[in-house]
Amino acid sequence: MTDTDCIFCKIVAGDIPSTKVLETERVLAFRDLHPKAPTHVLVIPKDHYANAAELTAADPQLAAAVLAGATAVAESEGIAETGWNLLANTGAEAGQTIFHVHFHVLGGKSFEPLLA
Ligand code: DGP
Repeated sequence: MTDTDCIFCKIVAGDIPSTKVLETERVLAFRDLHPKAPTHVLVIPKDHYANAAELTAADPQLAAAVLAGATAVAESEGIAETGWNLLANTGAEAGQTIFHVHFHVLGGKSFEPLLA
């Protein structure tokens, strides 16, 4: 499942370059183009779903694989012990700009707790 107009589908296809940090059969993780922390990696399913809700409803097994990928990235980036943030902006009002579901893995810096 791909969307020909989607930047992240183009990254999956190799048509747009990216710095990959993890790849499995169904999941890809690559460094964010505009990092907001020393570690800022995006973890995505290779199949195109617009957001986390759509992915979870359509393929919960794939949603679990993406979360497992995020955890593996935190471990390989050396932030699993120090602490890391996992963020999925869902919808334009929440700040989502690329409508191919992605989880931000952020670490190496302290953020103000969002819910404080
Ligand atoms: P969001 O606002 O949650 O939709 O996050 C989209 C992120 O995607 C943003 O942090 C910047 C990143 N991004 C946008 N275009 C590209 C790209 O072509 N390559 C990479 N590696 N990251 C991108």
